[in-house]
Amino acid sequence: MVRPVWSASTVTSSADDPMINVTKSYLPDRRKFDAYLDRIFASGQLTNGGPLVKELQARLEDYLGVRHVLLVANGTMALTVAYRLLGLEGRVITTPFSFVATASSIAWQGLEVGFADIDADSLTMDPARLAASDLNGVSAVVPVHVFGNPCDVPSIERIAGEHGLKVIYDAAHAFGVDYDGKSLLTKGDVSVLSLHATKLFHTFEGGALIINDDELYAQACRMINFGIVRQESIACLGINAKMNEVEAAMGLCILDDMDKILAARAEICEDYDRLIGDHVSSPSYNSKASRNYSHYPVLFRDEASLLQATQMLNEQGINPRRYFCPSLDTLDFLYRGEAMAVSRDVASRVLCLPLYPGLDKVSRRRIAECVNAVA
Ligand code: T4K
Repeated sequence: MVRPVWSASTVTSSADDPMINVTKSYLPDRRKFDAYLDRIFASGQLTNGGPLVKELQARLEDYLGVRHVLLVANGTMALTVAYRLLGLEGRVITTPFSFVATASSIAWQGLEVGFADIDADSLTMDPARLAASDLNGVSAVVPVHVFGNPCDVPSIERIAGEHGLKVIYDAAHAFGVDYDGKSLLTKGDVSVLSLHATKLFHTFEGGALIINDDELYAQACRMINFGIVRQESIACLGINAKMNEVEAAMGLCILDDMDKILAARAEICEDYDRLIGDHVSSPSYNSKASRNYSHYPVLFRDEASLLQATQMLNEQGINPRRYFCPSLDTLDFLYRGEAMAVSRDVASRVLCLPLYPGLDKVSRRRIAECVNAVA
């Protein structure tokens, strides 16, 4: 039976119908979560910078080793707020190989989307292509640490410095990644996390801005709360981008389990590395960085092989995902410029295999067998 790639029903599974999707939201100990709900019910404070949001922010600053974490409603909102905060105008260059929100958030702000193609090995923005782009009228660059793999930060920062560009890293996949012995999230003017239910650390829906500069952070705090400083004092144009207390409670529970989550993900990836043949390839991961095992992408020789493997997987109730297809430069409501050849090629051949704590060894073997069947 060929199952749909996605429908609401693919989230759930039962003993009779064990569906294996690309990921499965991590759920912490229910009693621990209930204890936080009890606190929320007792205090009556549900949102607007409540104690659990503040507690999670402080704990994340400590855990991630960064100066300021500002929690918001989702990763897309975090990107949008970052663009406003940094006063972007004109054109903003990003990567065509990402989730649509990276580029659509730029267009949503009334900015023009530009692309610099990716490096075929790392799958992150190729600094040489960025340097070769027309940078007239460009105010910022938004590279993505795709699949938790840091992009070439030193080269990007050098080019940005030479041309006076702001740098916003879309670090949606890079929770907990260290680079050169420090948090990767300290890089750029702002780095942005997604804390969506599908992420290795999540808060149901959620996102965060990671900001080094104190003044910029103070401005961002106002901006996500309608520009309000305190009662009867509204300082600037703002929006409602706040995270609520229930979301923060989920984050506080999951943060306690991070060692366990990361170890489980690493073990599954190592198993895949052993089981899957070298007829498919993986991105080359930055040697200066730690791995967070956010995804397990494999690159087939061509799209036909990918489709064949996908069909075999689907027939067994296994739903990998084509993250990220299509290449964003093909979306004509976002962009009508030069074709991004490397990204288009990669997007046609890349498949993310199921990866989540609890994915058992038998399933991993079945998945590897389908991938290997197209060797
Ligand atoms: N930048 C980048 C680079 C990103 O990857 C993303 C988001 C963003 C920015 C924007 O951040 P957010 O605004 O989303 O915070 C998912 C996520 O919705 C999205 O957050 C994520 N990237 C993107 C890569 O993937 P879908 O449409 O693929 O998700 P969906 O609903 O098909 O779920 C995939 C699988 O996850 C399901 O088959 C089952 C499992 N699942 C899903 C949900 C929603 C669960 O187990 N529980 C759940 O509640 O977009």
